[in-house]
Amino acid sequence: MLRWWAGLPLLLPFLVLCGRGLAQSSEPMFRSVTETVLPPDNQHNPTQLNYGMAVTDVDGDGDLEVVVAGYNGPNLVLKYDRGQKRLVNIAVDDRSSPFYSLRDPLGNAIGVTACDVDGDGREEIYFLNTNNAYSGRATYSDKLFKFRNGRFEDLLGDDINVRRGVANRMAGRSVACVDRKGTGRYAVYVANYASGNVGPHALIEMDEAASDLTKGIIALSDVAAQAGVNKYIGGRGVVVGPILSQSSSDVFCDNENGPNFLFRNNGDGTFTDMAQQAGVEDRYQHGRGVALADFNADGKTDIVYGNWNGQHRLYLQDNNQRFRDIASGSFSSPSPVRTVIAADFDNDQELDVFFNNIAYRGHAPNRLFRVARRAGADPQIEELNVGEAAEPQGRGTGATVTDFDGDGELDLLVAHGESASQPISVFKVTQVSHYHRGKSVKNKFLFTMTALIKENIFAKNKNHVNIGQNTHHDKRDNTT
Ligand SMILES: [Ca+2]
Ligand SMILES: [Ca+2]
Ligand SMILES: [Ca+2]
Ligand SMILES: [Ca+2]
Repeated sequence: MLRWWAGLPLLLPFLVLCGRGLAQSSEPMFRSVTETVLPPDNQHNPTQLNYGMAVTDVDGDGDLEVVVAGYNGPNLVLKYDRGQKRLVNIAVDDRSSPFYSLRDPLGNAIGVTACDVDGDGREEIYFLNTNNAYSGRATYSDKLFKFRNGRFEDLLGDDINVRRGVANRMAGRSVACVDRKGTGRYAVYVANYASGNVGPHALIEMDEAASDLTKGIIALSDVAAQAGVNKYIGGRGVVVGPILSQSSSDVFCDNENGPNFLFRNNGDGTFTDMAQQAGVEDRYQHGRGVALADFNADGKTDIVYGNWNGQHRLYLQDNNQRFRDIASGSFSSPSPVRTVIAADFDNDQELDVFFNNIAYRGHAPNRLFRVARRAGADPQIEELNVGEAAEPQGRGTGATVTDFDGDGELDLLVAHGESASQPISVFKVTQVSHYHRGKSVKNKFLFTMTALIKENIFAKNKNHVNIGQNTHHDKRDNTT
């Protein structure tokens, strides 16, 4: 994924676009299509507490669905129905449905991610379940669903994995997939919220030596200790990509009540925390949503994240693997932030950053910024008119970006919950640029993403689009 972001600017020579300015930024970016595409109803868009979102091909037809972590109701699998021109929940309340088990209404899910854990080419789906536990031990374990025997089944519930005691039973906040050894078999990184020395970060993956795929035996292990990531912290956001490494997957965690982690992959599947040397510990702030992108097109991965009612950060990486925060003004100004997404929503070849806020006490409109590259200077950050995605009363808890209807334009989905039940919102971009330097261009973001999906490279670091899992459950925030 970061190869993809890093490579993208090479296609796009530096260009100062004249005439861009405040006039353009006054055009609203998003318009709501919820009422036509996903109207609130009990089956498809229940008014319930939701959290994170992940994008994956759940039914194996080649099109991507959106999986939603339901907290006080079922998890949802939203699939675009081309005939009806709307999203439908295919995880229906019918035991004969192959997607029935994914609903898991007792799970109190707050995070979800998807990746190929067993290397068979199809992605598994991991739900982080946390119950009412704020930290430490939870009463209901996480689940890892694999499609087999014509339906999704929980691998963590297999006898062998129950015996191995591998299921995470801790109160976590976020999950992301990491191919730590570059084998195409992914581990699931679980950013748990520790209570003292209970609940370290976990890393769940297939134990190849103990598995026998020919017999359908998939043994799982928590390898966090051997990988060197089993730290105790108030885990919040997590994102995966080649941050310091050239191609292997590193892991960045923005934490609460302690320093962030920047785990550099040592190339053998173990990690070393470089946060202090890199200058990204930010230990007095409390991280939430996080995303990776190369904002200044220098080929080095940069990090953007929101801090809970604290300064938001945009850390540019220099040539010595150190980072410098260039966030200022309204971009950095504190908000009750949850999800952060970096994407070129309007296809103008510049990255946008979306901050999803939770209006847990008073208005907290979502915000959108363009981060425009400049030759020989730091990127220029400009606030855009977010349009109907502002949702000033929205209790935002998760979000994701995907082209759900396949029209070549990115779409935004926002989940809400925690302190108030609200349905999911769906947004389309109002002003998608199809012309760049006088040439008609399709969305290169999508071209590249599609190509990478085909090459199964995208999945390697797909956390970028799974950023909706940057969710949390924070008793201090509960206003109900
Ligand atoms: Ca599909
Ligand atoms: Ca698989
Ligand atoms: Ca960069
Ligand atoms: Ca679209």
